[in-house]
Amino acid sequence: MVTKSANSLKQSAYQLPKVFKGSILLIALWSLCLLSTFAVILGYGVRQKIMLASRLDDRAKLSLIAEAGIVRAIAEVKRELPKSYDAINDYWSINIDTFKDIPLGDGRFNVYNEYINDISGLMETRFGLVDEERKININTAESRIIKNILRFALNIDEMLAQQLAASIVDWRDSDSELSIPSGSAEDAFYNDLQYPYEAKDANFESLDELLLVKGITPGIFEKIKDYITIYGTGRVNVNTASKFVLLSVGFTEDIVDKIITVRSGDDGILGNADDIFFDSSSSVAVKLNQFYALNEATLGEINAISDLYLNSTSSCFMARSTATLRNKKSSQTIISVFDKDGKVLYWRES
Ligand SMILES: [Ca+2]
Ligand SMILES: [Ca+2]
Repeated sequence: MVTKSANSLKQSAYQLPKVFKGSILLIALWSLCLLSTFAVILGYGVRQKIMLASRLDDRAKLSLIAEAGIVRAIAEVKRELPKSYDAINDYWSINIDTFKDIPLGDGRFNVYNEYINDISGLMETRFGLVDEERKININTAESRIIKNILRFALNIDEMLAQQLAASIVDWRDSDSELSIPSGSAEDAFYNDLQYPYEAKDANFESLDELLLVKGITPGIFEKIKDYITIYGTGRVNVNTASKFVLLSVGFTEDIVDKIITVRSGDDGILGNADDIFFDSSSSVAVKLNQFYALNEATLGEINAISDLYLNSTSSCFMARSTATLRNKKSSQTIISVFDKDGKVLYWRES
């Protein structure tokens, strides 16, 4: 009797109502579901963090490798011994061994620039630096010369080029008077914009500042940026200047072609050992005369332009260093401008 009542108690303890049993099962399933979701979310979060850490690590490596390219570029400029000319066949200008595909740690850097070969007329890549004196200095050049470079670089008519040049000059000059009656811009124009500002009335401190000037769209900026600068002495280096720049300072097309032909030496190729250089602004007429026996009037014109606008050396250089990592798609580029002593004047990472 005692045994029977104990069994029945045991039985009643295990035989819970069906509804109650179902609830426990549901709770268990929900818990499992919640835990699984939590695990998935946690796993995703951790994976994201690991990827971010890896990307940051890659970014840091790329930055250091690209920076090494700039350091190398500065060293290359500083190792040039003082001389009376800087030319396209200098080590800083064309130097595949130093600037092309240089391995470093997990990656490599390239220091290069793209330019139009003035002899072939084709766009080419050169592993080396660009000197700023091969361009027109928009802080010092007169409006006429800025108009010329815009006209050549943008292939636009005289009137539009003049308006853009006048706006550039008005942006930098200290007064608030329009330099030409229409098409130029001072405070009144910029104050009327949706987000108003004033004309700077001082020198450009960065080339990108041009995008604030009336008429200079990003598309125009992209086309002119390799022909203009805000660095350097303001004089154009006759040994490195492009055809458009030499035309802009006032030489005729015939004289510009002669300068470029003489520069390229016997083989007609710019940037190798047989290149001929001008070692002063006054030597331009003298050397051209040796090759072409020019008349007095032409020699006089060459001397007049050379005296005002030319030089045979460069004081500032631009390097673009791009870093890549082994087996990775990401890259990083640093653009820097520095002087002959290695003092950095501009730095941009992208
Ligand atoms: Ca002004
Ligand atoms: Ca040559």
